[in-house]
Amino acid sequence: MQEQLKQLQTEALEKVEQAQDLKALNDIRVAYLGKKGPITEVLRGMGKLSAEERPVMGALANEVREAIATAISTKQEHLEQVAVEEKLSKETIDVTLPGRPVKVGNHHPITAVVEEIEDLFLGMGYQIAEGPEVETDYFNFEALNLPKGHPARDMQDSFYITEELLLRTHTSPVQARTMQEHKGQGPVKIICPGKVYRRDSDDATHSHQFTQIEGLVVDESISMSDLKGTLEVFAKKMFGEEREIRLRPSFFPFTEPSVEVDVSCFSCGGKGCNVCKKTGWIEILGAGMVHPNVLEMAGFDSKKYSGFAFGMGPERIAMLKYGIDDIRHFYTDDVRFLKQFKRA
Ligand code: FA5
Repeated sequence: MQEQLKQLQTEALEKVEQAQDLKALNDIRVAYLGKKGPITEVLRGMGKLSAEERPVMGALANEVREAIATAISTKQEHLEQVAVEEKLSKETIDVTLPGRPVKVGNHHPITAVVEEIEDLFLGMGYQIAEGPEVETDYFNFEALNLPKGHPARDMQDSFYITEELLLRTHTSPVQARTMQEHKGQGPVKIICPGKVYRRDSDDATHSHQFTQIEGLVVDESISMSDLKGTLEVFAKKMFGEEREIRLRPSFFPFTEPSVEVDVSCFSCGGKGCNVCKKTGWIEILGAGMVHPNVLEMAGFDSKKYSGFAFGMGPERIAMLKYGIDDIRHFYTDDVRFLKQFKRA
């Protein structure tokens, strides 16, 4: 029996030595150490041995089992290591290959123009103010000198939600709200960017939802020349240093006097072309001196304080600046259009 066990050990160790892969090794483990293997078989025959022989044979059988198990696990480690090395050598990474380009998006042209205008006015000491898009009739109209039934309300066709609530038709209610927050104390120097809504039929230059930027300055002795100087700086920064502006009389119920502001045509330099419809000038915004009624309703003493306000549409400014012929391009999300406005 002793001989038989030694023979089994030699045979098993030889097979382990020759095993080429993990499967072959596992087959050897099952064959020699499994329940139906020869060592178990030998141990089963121990009952026939004498009481002195039994512990000696038991110890030897354990030694043989241990030797085979150790050889198998050493070989297994070796085969696993070889497998990893082989895999690594096949899967080499070429670190010199150029990387795949990462696609970087860009700002929507309206966002870019709004941010450009914001930066410009922040640089002149203005603060940014915001207000709700669902506005009360009071702030959208009444506080701006447009009482119920005033014919000038028709200038801005509105989406009413209830009798007292509507989608704001312009950013001017933010003026009224901000002035009220100041409780009659100047100075106020703000710009208010935001979305506005009107029941206008969509066409190349009109949208039912668009963006506006409002400007408001209220302080002691603010005059029309402050307004003109401010808008001149704006026009030059936005459209080029050689630009000039001109003011034409106009009407807004919340400003008196009111003006439309034109900038000299940046396409023909003022000679007259298709962009400026042969006039040499392009209209960019509405403005004026804050009406005393509006100051008073917001709690400001109109004898002590005066102010100017202006309101512009960034869509129209972007159309002029980039030669875009249809406002609807801004809202149709066509990447071929949007891709043209790369980050600076
Ligand atoms: C106003 O909305 C005044 N609140 C502006 C103002 C503020 C005047 C402060 C005086 C003092 P107006 O309706 O003209 O004004 O609109 C201002 C700008 O919004 C226009 O110059 C134009 O650029 C833009 N705009 C008006 N309607 C549309 C529309 N349907 N689609 C796109 N842009 C529009």
